[in-house]
Amino acid sequence: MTQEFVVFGGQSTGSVCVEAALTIIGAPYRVEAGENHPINPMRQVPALVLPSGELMTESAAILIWLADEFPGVGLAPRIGEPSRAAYLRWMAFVSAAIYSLYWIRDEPGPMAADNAHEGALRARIDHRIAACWEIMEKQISPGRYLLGDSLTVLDLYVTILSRWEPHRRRFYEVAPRMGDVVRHVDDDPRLAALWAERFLFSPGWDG
Ligand SMILES: N[C@@H](CCC(=O)N[C@@H](CS)C(=O)NCC(=O)O)C(=O)O
Repeated sequence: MTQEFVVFGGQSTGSVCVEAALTIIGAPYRVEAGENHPINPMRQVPALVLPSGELMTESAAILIWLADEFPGVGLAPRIGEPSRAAYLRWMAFVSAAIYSLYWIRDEPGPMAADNAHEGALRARIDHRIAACWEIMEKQISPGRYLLGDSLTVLDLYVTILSRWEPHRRRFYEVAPRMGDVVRHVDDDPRLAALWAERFLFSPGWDG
């Protein structure tokens, strides 16, 4: 039995959501290069090996599990709290409606009719992602954070996914109130070292 969590991940990937949650929780973890690693039969990151040795995959499930496992840190509304339903709704939405499109966007080849179709497919996916962010923006009432005044794993999830294509400029256009929240999470001093090491910000990264 290992005493630490092992995150199978990669720079600027969805594993950084898990790394951010573990950083705020203060749980010991190490990162292994995970892309194409057979530990996840889907060959995707993130994958998380728990201290018990059990494997977890699926970013939303991992984040929900971590928040529930360390309730004192307050990274999720607890069962019975008024915002619990919205929290679960949007965690599932971000995973199912948005994150699930990136394996195609990143490597459109298998789903595109031919090489010439790849650019159009990417553009359609970007349109769909922006539309999903807009739907979420219209349905939530953020405070300092997406669900009110406490940081939750939903904020970490949206902050990182909104850095990906179609990038932040588009995100800010379709989701201005969520834009204020993610900028606030970008600036969280507890995460500054993680962002510097694990998320590649090049000039103009936000679009
Ligand atoms: N449903 C998965 C999606 C994970 C995913 O798409 N990860 C990307 C990296 S951000 C990946 O590993 N892509 C490689 C591939 O799908 O082959 C989750 O939520 O964890």
